[in-house]
This record gives sequence, structure tokens and C-alpha cells, in this order.
Amino acid sequence: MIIRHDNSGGKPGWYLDFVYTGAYDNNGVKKFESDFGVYRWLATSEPPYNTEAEGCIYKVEVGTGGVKNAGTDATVSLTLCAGSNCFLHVPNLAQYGTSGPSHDYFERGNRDLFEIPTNEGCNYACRMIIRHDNSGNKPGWYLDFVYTGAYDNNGVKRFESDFTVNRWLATSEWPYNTEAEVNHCPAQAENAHLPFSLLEQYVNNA
Ligand SMILES: [Ca+2]
Repeated sequence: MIIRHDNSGGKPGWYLDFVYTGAYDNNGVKKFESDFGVYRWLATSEPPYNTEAEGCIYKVEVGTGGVKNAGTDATVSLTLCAGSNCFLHVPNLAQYGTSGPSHDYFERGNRDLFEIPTNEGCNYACRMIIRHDNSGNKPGWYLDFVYTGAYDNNGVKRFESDFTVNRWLATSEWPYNTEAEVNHCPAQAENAHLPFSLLEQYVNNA
């Protein structure tokens, strides 16, 4: 999604909340929808001092392992970063599932797909943090991988990053925690390596 105005008229600055879109076939059935939150000025007089906003859709595939009790119903959160710059934080990934919010995600052997629209240009993710809140029955989760792609407004894939995990995120199995981080960033991008609690504060305040 790209939206802009021509800065004409008196006081042309525009504070845009959102753009919601739906694509309907000839039978009136909604085939796709994408919601873009903007929540900023499109104005030459207010930050970030431009009259155009564009978005990026991050498509995420999450592979759950095939071992016994690999699935989870806990709430799964995902953060994507380039070094210390974390540009995407999704507190509840299931809300963005392509099978709808009520689908049972992260079950044994699943390949679940998620699409997260943003109002900023695409970023390259070389670092990924995923965790769950250990809620629900048998919350331990065996996670195989997280594959990510960043698509621009024309549907063109700008970046992709594959993160292999292949371990338990569980309090009952080694390494006995419910968070995994995979970092492919070059060493010079890691000089501000924050603990996750600080990182989350940073992302929430951004
Ligand atoms: Ca589940």
C-alpha cells in the first residue's frame, strides 16, 4: 500500500489513522483483506516531514516439529531485528494467521502461515526472537523453523530470511526455556546486544 497526497490547498497536512482494504469477487465474497495502520502525519510541517506512506507485509512460515507433544496452544510472540534495531514485534502471532484467528496453530507437524502488514518500508531481518508464554495444556513446543519474507506494496519480495531452530521451547525439556533467538547478523551489527526485557521496552516505546 502506498498512499500520498499532493500537498495542495490550505493546511494540507493530513494525520492518517489507517487504510483498510478488501478484495471481493463477483459473488461478493471477500477473497483477501489487508489492514494498514499508519497513525502519523503526512505533512511537510510535522515529522517525518513527507506526504507519502508506504507499507510492507511480512510473511512468516512457522514449522512445528513432528515429535510427540510438539504442538502448543500457548501465545507465541515474534520479534524481527537487524542487529539491535528491532523493527517488528508481534505479541500474538496467531492473530495474523492466514487461516483466521480461531484456527488451531502451532500443532504437531504444522506449517503455519502468518501475514503482518506494517506502515513502513521493508527491512531485512538477520535476527529473530520467538517465544511463548507457557500457557495452556502441555505448552512445551518443539519448533523446527521460522521462515520470513518481506513484500513491498507491489507484492515483490524484497528480503527473505530463514531461521532454523530445531529445539524445544519448554520448561520441561532441554534447554529449559521458552524463548529462542537466532542471529545471522554480521558481527559489527551486534554491538548493542540488549537483554530481551530491555529490547521489549524499546520496541514497545518505539
Ligand atoms: Ca495450537
